[in-house]
Amino acid sequence: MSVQHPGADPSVVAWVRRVAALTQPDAVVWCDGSAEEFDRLTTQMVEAGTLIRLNEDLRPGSFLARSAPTDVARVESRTFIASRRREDAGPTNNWREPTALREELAGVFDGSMRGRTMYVVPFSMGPVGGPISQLGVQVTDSPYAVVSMRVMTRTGTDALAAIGPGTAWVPAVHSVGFPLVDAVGRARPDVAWPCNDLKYVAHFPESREIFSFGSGYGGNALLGKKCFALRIASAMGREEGWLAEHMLLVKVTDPDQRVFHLAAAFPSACGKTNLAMLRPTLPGWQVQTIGDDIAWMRPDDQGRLRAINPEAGFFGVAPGTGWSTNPTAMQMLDRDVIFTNVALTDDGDVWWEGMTEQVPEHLTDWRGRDWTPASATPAAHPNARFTVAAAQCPSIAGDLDDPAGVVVDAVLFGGRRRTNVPLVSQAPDWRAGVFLGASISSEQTAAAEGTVGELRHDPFAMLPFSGYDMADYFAHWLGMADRLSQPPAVFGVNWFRRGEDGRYLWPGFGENSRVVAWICARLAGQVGALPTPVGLVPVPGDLDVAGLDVPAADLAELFAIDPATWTAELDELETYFARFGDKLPRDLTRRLEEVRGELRAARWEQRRW
Ligand code: GTP
Ligand code: SPV
Ligand code: MN
Repeated sequence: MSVQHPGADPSVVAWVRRVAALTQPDAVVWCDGSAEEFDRLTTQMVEAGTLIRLNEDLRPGSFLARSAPTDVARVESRTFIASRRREDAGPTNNWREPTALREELAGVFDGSMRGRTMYVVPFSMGPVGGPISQLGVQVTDSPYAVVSMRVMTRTGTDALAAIGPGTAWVPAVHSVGFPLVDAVGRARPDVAWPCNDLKYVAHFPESREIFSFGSGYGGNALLGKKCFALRIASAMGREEGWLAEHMLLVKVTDPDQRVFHLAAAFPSACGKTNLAMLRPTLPGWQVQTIGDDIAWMRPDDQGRLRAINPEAGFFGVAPGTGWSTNPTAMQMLDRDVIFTNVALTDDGDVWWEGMTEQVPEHLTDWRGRDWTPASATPAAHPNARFTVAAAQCPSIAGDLDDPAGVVVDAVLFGGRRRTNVPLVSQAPDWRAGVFLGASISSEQTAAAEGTVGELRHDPFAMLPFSGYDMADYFAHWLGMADRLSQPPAVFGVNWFRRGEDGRYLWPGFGENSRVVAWICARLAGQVGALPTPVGLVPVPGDLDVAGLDVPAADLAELFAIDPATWTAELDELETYFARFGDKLPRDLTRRLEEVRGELRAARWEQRRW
């Protein structure tokens, strides 16, 4: 089989040849990222039953994919970091010895593409050739992964041409692990969503390589995203003095036309896409979208932190996305979308929980079964997603294509917390900000396997995504202070606090603009703040709640800091931090003691609203 490609760097050709020899596909196709290629592959997938073409009048250029019911989210238990030394992966990652893992992978990939086509997808994370951008090549036997990568990254000819002699690029091997011909030449029929019960999402941070086997879904299969842009890139950033973060990126313009850039880290399915596309309810404010999931940030020569969104599309959570919560996303989804695991309407359109107030009388659910409002299970899988080009977002900022990125004025950390954590607080300094990021915990969502609702630590929203020891990661963040003469301010937010009756105390979504406005007022030096043990909070009156239907008692509850439950929270955090042993930076333990001391002193005042 020929794997030659005119214009491809010999390093790429040699690697493609090696992977093909191992995985034994029938054919090798070099992808150019063109619209014709997209049409050819989607047509082929419609014929194979992998995609359903949606009604052209209702949802032009769009498709529905239904995954296997066993392949619906990231598999954290099968995600591996193979660093030479175990301690470099840290206590929160699944470590594997690199040589042993390589052998194991050679076994599972042996013949894994038999009977299939192997696609070669060159891609750039960030604008091709940009100073913060990086190159990669994914090979995959999944046409779904190919078309998704085309939406999510900058794939094709330009990216391939950027790889010359000596250019660094990240090789990423992906197979769904469902060969159509076995070792003795027996054929087996294909299925709509091929995958394998055995899964590997493997990273070699030192040699900067990725191998993914057995899954065709999201972050397991679109290797530019979590595997490269977070796990491998975070390890690169540590070596090279920059940051790869699970953060949205927005440009905020206030009524006086002052511009602020905010980056925000929330765990998976905790509101990044929604905040990235926020439509302010406060008059005169504008929020423009740069990124909704990943930010790469580097100190510039003036000591400021500059960020790009390395992606080119959005892989967003469908359930909960509706006209009342995220109208911008709804507009963005009106055409040219690949939906996965949402429900199908009888007229060939899509639906999911939360899309419209009115629930359709009849649907075909994400598993292809009849569904009515009386059905016991949701019509869309809770981790159902849309894949769409960023350019389609009505609120997209031109900065997305600026290779130099934007200066980050503030970093926000948040999680899904029904108790304790205030609506908004500001860290008094960088060290307290790093502590705030490190102390994030959040109720588990459907974005990964696990028990939904269970509280788990998710420092910096990076627990599943750091390519190295989380304690070294904390130290790297603390060390950024020395590289930044103008570091961003750091805030904590929590849209998810609930009353005793279980209802959300804060309306969220567009109303989050009120919190964004307070943050910007702080950045502009327009308002003061009240010190509490856990950070600076708004002076009542400075948070604009005009016209908001939230009782004063709820506002008070949103900011209530109960010394007893907070002390318990800190005790628990101390136990968590102890997992990192001697590597945990002293600055974090010192800050923890400070907060504990201030809670004990109880010198601060709980405000009246
Ligand atoms: P990933 O793509 O997994 O990283 O998720 P994400 O962080 O981008 O989360 P997303 O914005 O998609 O939101 C996930 C879920 O949280 C959706 O069901 C949203 O409707 C819901 N959500 C987002 N923002 C808010 C909010 O302000 N309040 C409430 N109550 N729910 C919210
Ligand atoms: C997340 O889980 O944070 C996602 C979806 O953004 S995935 O790409 O599957 O990781
Ligand atoms: Mn995410």
